[in-house]
Amino acid sequence: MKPLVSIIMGSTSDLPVMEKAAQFLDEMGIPFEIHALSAHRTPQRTHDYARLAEERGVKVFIAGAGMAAALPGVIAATTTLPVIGVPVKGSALEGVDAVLSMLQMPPGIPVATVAINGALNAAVLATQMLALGDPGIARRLADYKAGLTQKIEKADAELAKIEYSHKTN
Ligand code: RP5
Repeated sequence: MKPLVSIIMGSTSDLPVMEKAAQFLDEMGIPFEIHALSAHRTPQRTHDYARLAEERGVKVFIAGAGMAAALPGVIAATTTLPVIGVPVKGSALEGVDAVLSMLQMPPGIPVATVAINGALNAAVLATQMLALGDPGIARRLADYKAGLTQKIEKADAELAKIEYSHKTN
């Protein structure tokens, strides 16, 4: 089975955040690979990995890192595949350092940056990209989104049952 998504992280200390992306891709039946690579601590390996991933069938990268988070930017500089960045909260700056590192990319080298610790949304966005060319993935994604709608409708129905003396409906 060829991987469609590559999930990478700067350290396995990022795994508690990044595993939410892996779990969502599992749920959607999307094959992925997952590795720890560091832009600063394994620069050559990171560069080589990004160049070879496309040959293995990868279509989208999800790259998570904390602190001076260069990993998604380095991947984006090395490949023309889309890169989604997940800023990981962990330093004294609470992840703001990682957000700014990912957002402030130079013209021509974008990183689609999600919220701090937003690995789930990174996987949803990657799935939306893949759904453009795969009706099976598009169907599973539509089911997932319908589930979100039902969840809120059910929550609203439960809320309606709560009595307050000044509630008007
Ligand atoms: C970053 O430094 C990693 O992505 C991680 O968020 C942070 C700390 O790494 P470790 O010291 O836990 O390996 O490069």
